[in-house]
Amino acid sequence: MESKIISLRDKFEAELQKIENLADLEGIRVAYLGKKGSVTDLLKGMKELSNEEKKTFGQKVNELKGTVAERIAQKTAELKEKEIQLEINSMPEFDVSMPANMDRGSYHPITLVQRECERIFKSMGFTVEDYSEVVSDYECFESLNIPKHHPARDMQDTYYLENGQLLKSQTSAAQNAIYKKYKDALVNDGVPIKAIFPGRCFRNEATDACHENTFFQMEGVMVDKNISISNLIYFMKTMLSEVFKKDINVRLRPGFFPFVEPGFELDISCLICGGEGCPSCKHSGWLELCPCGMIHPEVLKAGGIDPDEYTGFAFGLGLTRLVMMKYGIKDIRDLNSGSLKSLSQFTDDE
Ligand code: FA5
Repeated sequence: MESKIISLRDKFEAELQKIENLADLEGIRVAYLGKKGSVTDLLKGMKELSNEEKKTFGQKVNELKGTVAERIAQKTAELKEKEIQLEINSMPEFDVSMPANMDRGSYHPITLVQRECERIFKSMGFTVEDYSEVVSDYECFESLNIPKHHPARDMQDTYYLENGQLLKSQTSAAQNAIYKKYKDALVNDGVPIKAIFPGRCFRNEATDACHENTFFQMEGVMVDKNISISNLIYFMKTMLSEVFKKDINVRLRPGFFPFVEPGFELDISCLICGGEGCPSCKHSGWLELCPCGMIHPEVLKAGGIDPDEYTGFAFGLGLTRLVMMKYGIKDIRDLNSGSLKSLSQFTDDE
């Protein structure tokens, strides 16, 4: 009987050596350890044995059963490991440090130019201020020397909320708050107010190639003792030559805004038509870009600053028009169109 056990163990070992996959291994497990398997069969022949022999033989069959189960477990682990290695080796090689292969978004051209202007003004000591798009009548008009029923309001019809607030028609709406924010440092510590505040503006007006109902401006103010028009011209010139990276033809002409005195219109020669006249510049060859002037004494007073001691300049750059000129965009409405095909041309390295 013992020889039967030995020959069955050798047969199992020989068969096990040839197994190369988990499915075949399961087959061999059933063939030896299953209900009708060879090891189970051995026990059936025990009927003819004496009690003493049954005990020894039973023990040996159980040992064989344990050995077979253990060898199958070892082989299972071995084959699983082999399968994992095979899968790894069949994977295409890839470099985890490579950039992902996907389409990247790009910044809107207005964002790019706004950041460029912010960089330029920051380098000249200006702070960049953020301001709400929903403002009060006082912020947008009254604090700027534009009382109710003043004709200057006609030029800036905008969208009103039921609570009397409005969508700001000009970034000048932040002036009063900026003066109040920095006046103590100006008066007590002699720190000049130098701030720019870019923002979205809204006007209820018909659109054309150079007018939108939603557009961006960038306001700038500087207040200190002895600030004059020369300071204003210096900062405007520096900003334009940095943005365009070349000399630009500009002209300064008188302009009226109730919150500056004197006031100017700073126009640039149209870069779309080279000054010959086109729809983008209303066929004049010039584009109104940056009205500016010396801050009106009443406006300084409303901001808590004594106009007998301090003077300042303010400008309201038409950021969206600057973008048109910088990139040669003929129709301002393309910038709000949401057309990714047009807008994604203006990428940068950020
Ligand atoms: C103002 O809004 C004044 N707050 C500017 C100012 C600030 C003057 C400080 C003096 C001192 P104006 O309405 O002209 O001014 O607009 C300023 C600039 O915004 C224009 O030159 C133009 O470039 C741009 N702009 C005005 N309206 C529109 C519009 N509908 N679409 C696109 N750009 C516009």
